[in-house]
Order: sequence, then C-alpha cells, then structure tokens
Amino acid sequence: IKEENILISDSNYYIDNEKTEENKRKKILILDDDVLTLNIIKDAFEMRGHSIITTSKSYDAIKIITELDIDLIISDIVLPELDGFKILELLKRKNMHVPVIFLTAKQVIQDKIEALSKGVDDYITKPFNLEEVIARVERALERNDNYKARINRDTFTGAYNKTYFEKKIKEYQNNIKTDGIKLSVAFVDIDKFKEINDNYGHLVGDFILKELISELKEHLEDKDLIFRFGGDEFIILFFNKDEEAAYSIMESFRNSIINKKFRYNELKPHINISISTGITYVSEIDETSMIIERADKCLYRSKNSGRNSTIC
Ligand code: GH3
Repeated sequence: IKEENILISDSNYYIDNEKTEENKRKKILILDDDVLTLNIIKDAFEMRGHSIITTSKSYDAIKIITELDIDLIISDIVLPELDGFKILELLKRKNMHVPVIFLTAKQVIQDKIEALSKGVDDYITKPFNLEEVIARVERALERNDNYKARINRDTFTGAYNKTYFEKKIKEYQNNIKTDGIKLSVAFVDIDKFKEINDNYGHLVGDFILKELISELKEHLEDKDLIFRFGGDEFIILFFNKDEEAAYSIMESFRNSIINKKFRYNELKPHINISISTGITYVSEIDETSMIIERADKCLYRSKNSGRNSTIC
C-alpha cells in the first residue's frame, strides 16, 4: 500500500483504489483571449502530465465544461463574450463544483473581493510568476480531490456512496461504447445481520461491516468499485468483467468470509458470518434502476433459497 493512497476519514482509514496514475492526470480548461498566456500555461501543465484544453471563447468554455469532466478552470476575467464573473454565476446556478482560478490583469481590491464572494478558488494577477501559478493550481487540484473524496464516500465504511454510483456507472457504460468493455454489478447483503447486532451489540456489527469491506477490497482490482447502498447492503461495480468473471470473484470472496473468524476484542467471542449476492450484466443502454432491480432479484433468490450463495 502506497502512503499516498491512504486517506484519513473521521472513523477509520481506507485505501483509495481510484487513485491510480491515470487519475492523477487532471483535465484543466484555460480560458483566455491572450494567446501568449494560453500557450505558456498550457506547456507548463502538459509538462506536469495534465491534459489541457484551451479556448478564448466563453461560450465554447461552457460547452466544454458541460460535456467533459473538467477538474479545474483557469480563466481571465475580461473576456469578449461572458466575463469571468458570469461564468462563476453559471457554474453555481448549474450546481457544478468545478474550482475556478482567475488569472487577470485586474488588480483592484474590489474585483478580488467580488471574485472571492462569488466563489472563485484563487486569484492571481498578471503579470504572473509561472512557478506561483503552478503551485496555486496544484494546491487547488489537491483541495478538489479531497473534497470529491469526501462527497463521494460513505465516511463510516470508506466505501463510495449511492450518489457516486449513479455517476460512475454512466461513465463505465460509456466505456462499453468507446472501448467495447464488459460490465457487471454485484449486490451483496450480510445474512441475518440484525441477529449479530442483537446478540453481540452494535459495535461488533460496526466492526464486521468495516472488516468485510477491507476483505472485499483484497479480491478486487483498482477499477472495481464498492458502494454502500444501505445498512448492510453493498454494490460492486466490476470494470471490464462479465457476469461469469464477477461470479467467480464473488464466490471466492464468499468462501473467504465463511472461513473468517471475526473477533471484535478478547472479551468477545469469534463470530462467523455469511453473505448473499446477486449478480447481473450491465448493458450500454440500461437505466441504473433496471440494473439494480435485476441484481436485487438475484439477491432475493439467494436469500429465499437459504442464503450464503451467489446467484446470477
Ligand atoms: P437478511 O439475511 O434477511 O438480510 O437478514 P438481516 O437481519 O440482515 O436483514 P435486515 O435488512 O432486516 O437487517 C439489516 C440490519 O442491519 C438492521 C440494522 O440494525 C443493521 N444495520 C444497518 N446499518 C448498520 C450499521 O451501520 N451498523 C450496524 N451495526 N448495524 C447496521
């Protein structure tokens, strides 16, 4: 485990399995009508491994922000179409959380105050020092990563949350179209979890939930993601794996779980648990609700046929 892949949350630490090399590469949009500025900044950030999109037109910028998953915008304030303030307002109205840094010749304090009150992340004045721009941009990207890690997570278990599932599954479904990959989803539920809470207490139940997630991670690859759906319900989104591949991973996980002895502390007994899992394929046109319904039906069949099984 690399140190940089460990994030500290309120209650525990967890491995951020999305923090791959590919994810460190950010999409930065530069909006400026001064070609020299555009080129200097573009070259500097491309050399740092980021992907840069440049434009001098505000309306083009808005189209790009809407269509691409932009990580940060560096924008001038004075622009021929919409100015930088209008862009900030638009992002706010559309509820889009993309950090914006103003890079502008406007040095008046009132402009800085207005920009900050409208939600700009940072304000750099021209003529600029390139090293300073790089430092400020990298810091803003880091802040944004931390923000996203928080809003996409269930902080209790460290798994991703339901809202992030809706976003991520659409992104993965696009990969079916563009790269011809296969997708599948597993719906997991702990068997008779209520009895565990009733018999051993909630703290032990909590401990089991967290242990289960760490064990599950051991069975998954970087792009296979875990989402907490309800109390003891989790969804796994398998990247480039069909139902059969997902089945064999989930069976191996189920076997490791039934053989594991969970022990909260020396005063508590060893506890054995089992899990039930429903698996379904994901097609490029499936609505998210249809995917969940299919997986849930399989999970229901597992529960109805004695639990402790994986059903496709
Ligand atoms: P089944 O095999 O039919 O799914 O039985 P079950 O007992 O797991 O079913 P049910 O869905 O009724 O119970 C889920 C339990 O999970 C009830 C609730 O108290 C417990 N639970 C939900 N969230 C948490 C949590 O964060 N911590 C703990 N300790 N328990 C939780």
